[in-house]
Amino acid sequence: MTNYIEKKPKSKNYYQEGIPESVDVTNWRLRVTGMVNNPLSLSYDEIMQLPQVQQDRRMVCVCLWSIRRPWKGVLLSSVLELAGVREKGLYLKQTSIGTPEKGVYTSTIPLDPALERDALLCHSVDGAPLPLEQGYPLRLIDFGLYGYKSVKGLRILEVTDKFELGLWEARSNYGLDGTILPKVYWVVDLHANRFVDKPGEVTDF
Ligand SMILES: Nc1nc2c(c(=O)[nH]1)N[C@H]1C(S)=C(S)[C@@H](COP(=O)(O)O)O[C@H]1N2
Ligand SMILES: [Mo]
Repeated sequence: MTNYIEKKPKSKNYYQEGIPESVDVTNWRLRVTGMVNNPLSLSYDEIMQLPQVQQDRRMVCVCLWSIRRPWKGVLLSSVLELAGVREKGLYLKQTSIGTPEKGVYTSTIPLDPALERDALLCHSVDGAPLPLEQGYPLRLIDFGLYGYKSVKGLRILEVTDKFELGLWEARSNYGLDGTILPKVYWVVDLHANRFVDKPGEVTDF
């Protein structure tokens, strides 16, 4: 269990397009489209049958808090190997399930660095399926990037050669590439402030 989890900033405040009312995983599919050799439409069960990994890794929000949690899921590389990415130097556009009222949330990240950093398609955290507001049934996390680059309630992964502005890049001055920057962060699981002294995934604590 994540330490001080009760002090974590509320996930519903980080679901700009609104939390889907419910998700029926018997109908839900993860679509993998774009510049791939074999477009995929994976069911929840098919994802659960891929090699599973559990990793304790730190997520960092651009609004200066962070949390290390035990995430479980499949490596992004496992899914993209099935799909067959056509070339190097491409991007990955993530699109959420969304809500009828507010639409979808999207974010585009550079693909090769995400694969090198073992980006994870997470279905569980703290030993249980993700709660709806934390991204059930699946979310992608590239732990080298800020949380706004990690789409909860994932529905489509599109391999593309075009970088597209996501909601936050378009609306505010958040960096376009989303790399975690050296700064002081409130560390939820340590219940303390800590200085991060280099860019990228936070592995020192
Ligand atoms: N679909 C969707 N995913 C999203 C967001 C969002 O608004 N919609 N917010 C992002 C931001 S800014 C953060 S910090 C994390 C928060 O994840 P949490 O619910 O685990 O705290 O979700 C990210 N993923
Ligand atoms: Mo965030």
